[in-house]
Parts: sequence; C-alpha cells; structure tokens
Amino acid sequence: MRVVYSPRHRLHDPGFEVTGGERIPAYEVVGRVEAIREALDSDPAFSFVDPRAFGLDPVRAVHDDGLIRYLENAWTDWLAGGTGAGAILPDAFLHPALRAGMGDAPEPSSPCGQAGFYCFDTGTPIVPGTYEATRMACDVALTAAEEVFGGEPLVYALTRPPGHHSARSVYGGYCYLNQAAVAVEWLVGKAKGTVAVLDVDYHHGNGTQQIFYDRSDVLYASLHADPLQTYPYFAGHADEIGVGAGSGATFNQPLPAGTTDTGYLAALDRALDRIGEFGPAFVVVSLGFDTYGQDPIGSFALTTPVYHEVGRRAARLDRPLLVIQEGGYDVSTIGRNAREWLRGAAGLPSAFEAEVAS
Ligand code: SP5
Ligand code: ZN
Repeated sequence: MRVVYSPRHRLHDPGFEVTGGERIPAYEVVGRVEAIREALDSDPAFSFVDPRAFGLDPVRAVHDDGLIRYLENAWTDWLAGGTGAGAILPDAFLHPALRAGMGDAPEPSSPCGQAGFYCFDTGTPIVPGTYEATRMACDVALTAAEEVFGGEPLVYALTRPPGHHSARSVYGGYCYLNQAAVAVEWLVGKAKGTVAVLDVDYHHGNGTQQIFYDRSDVLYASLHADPLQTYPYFAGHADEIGVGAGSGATFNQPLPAGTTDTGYLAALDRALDRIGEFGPAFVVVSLGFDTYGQDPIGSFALTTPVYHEVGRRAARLDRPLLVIQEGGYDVSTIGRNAREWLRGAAGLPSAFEAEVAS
C-alpha cells in the first residue's frame, strides 16, 4: 500500500496551545506523524511516496480567498506588526452575536484583528512554517487522491497538521487548510460520480461538514463524541442533515463518553450502510486515533484491535479508499493503531495480535 508523506510537516510545530484557561504543551506535535511513519516503515506492506505539487487552484475550490491569503501572509504581517510573540493567537473572535442585526464586519487590517476574523479557537497557533506545512498537507492528500483516481484501491495520506475542523472561511482545531475537503473536491471534479466522506476522528469534522453542507454530490458521515460535551461544541448534532440540495447528505452520530468497541462498531455499520446506499465512486476517510481508550483528550474506550476491524469494514464498501490522517494524540500507540487500521483495510491480518501472541 502506498503512503504519501513529506518531512516538511516538521515546519509547523507551535509547541503550545491554550485550552480550558491554561497555556499547555501542544497535543498536536511532530512526533505523532513520525511515530506513524516509523511503524509503517518497519512493515514491508507499506511503501512511501513523495507528494507532488498541485498549486493553489484545488485549495481555492474549497477555501475562501481571504482565508488563504491570510494564512499565506499572517506570519510576515505579524512580524511587521512588531509584537515579538513567537506565535499568532487572536485576542478577540468574530462571535456572530457581536454583529447581530448589524451586517458583516469588514476584515481588520491589524494582524491580531485579522487572526480573530479567520480563527475560531485558542488551540491553533500560527508559527513561521505553518502555511508551508498546511499547503504541503494539501499536496500530500492530493497526491494520494491522484493515485486513487489512477486505480489504486487504497492510499494513505500521512498528513499533519490535520484539516477537518477548518471550514471554507475559518480555521481552528489544530487545522489550517482542510486537506480532506480539498481532496474530496478534486475527486468530485475528476470522477463521473459522487464522493463519500467517512470521518472517524474522535471530534466532529465541522469544517468538512460546513464545506459540503449544501451539496448533493458529497455525503459526509461522521461518528464522534457528543458536541454537547466535547469540542468543537457547536456542530455535529444528529439533526444536522444538510441543507437544500444537500439535505440528507450529512449523517452525524454523536456517541457518549465511554463508547466501547462494540458500540462503536454498531455506529460504524450504520454509517457504512448510508455510504453504501449513496453509492459513491470514491470514499475519503478522515482518520483519527483520538478515539483510543488512552488518548489524552478523548473519552472513548476503544482498543487497538478495533482499528483493524474498522479498516476491514470500510474496505467492504468495495470502493477506492483515500485515507487521510487527522487527529490522535497518544504518541506511544498511534503508530501501531494506524498500522492496524491500514492492514485491516488492505485485507492483511493483524500484526498486533501476532506480536501479542509471540
Ligand atoms: C484534529 C483534532 O483532533 N483536533 C482536536 C482539537 C481539540 N482542541 C481542544 C482540545 C481540548 C483539550 N482539553 C484537555 C483535556 C485534558 N483531559
Ligand atoms: Zn480529533
């Protein structure tokens, strides 16, 4: 199986986030993707491929030009503003109620004001290499999409930073550009059919949902922690089903804290049934391992063997699978969990069970 990977994800490494009123060490670190790379590198079933450059057009197909321009220039403008801070985080956000009844606010010219205009949380700092890394993540996903379009049955885009929280005009959730959405839109343009997204990150992919919410040619199906208790809080409820032509093409299953392998697989089967009925030409998986029982920010109770089974069941859709890495923050297990998922999807036996038995 081909794995598209670039070491340039390392250019993005803020080292901290602000959550729950505290400045803490970042969960979204370089070592996450490096741990996956090492686990796959030791297994001859995987071969690594370099990304190719696709330029900005596929990104502009899903993101607002203002957001892209902001991400490209944010660091230079921040430096020119002379604050001296080593990372960009906003100090005020464009909360919709602030402008209620007053129409849209114009985009600020101050670097800090611009950050609040385009960013929705305090977990997603911009540092000097962020734009290059998030652009590279798009090229990694697009390269994998091109291989899938060319006939590969299963390709893995080993991306970081993640993407599924970033919407058309706003970024957050450790995400800047949404590489899954970019790849989906590219595939829709190429395919003579529709594309389904299976989002199995622990968090709801609010960005991907927003980008395709009114679209009948992209099904978004997600299993995630209940947003009433869990980030991103403001999207992912079961009654969000799409709008207009897209009505019925969004399928959310919020799951309770403590969700086990059994409960998870039952919900997965409902999502897979919906995807099967939709009959897509391609399936794009937003893959997260923050569903793992030991994940530091998750509340589910999944075990390593379930990932092999989830991959196996996804492959039973019998559609070309483009798998894109999103979250997962337990660096000590993310490599083996990714290897299990992908081996399951490839129809290969579990390597973990064999290791545990020996
Ligand atoms: C791609 C992805 O998985 N993004 C997740 C962003 C979550 N950001 C909020 C994290 C809140 C962490 N709270 C700490 C709880 C420690 N028990
Ligand atoms: Zn997540």
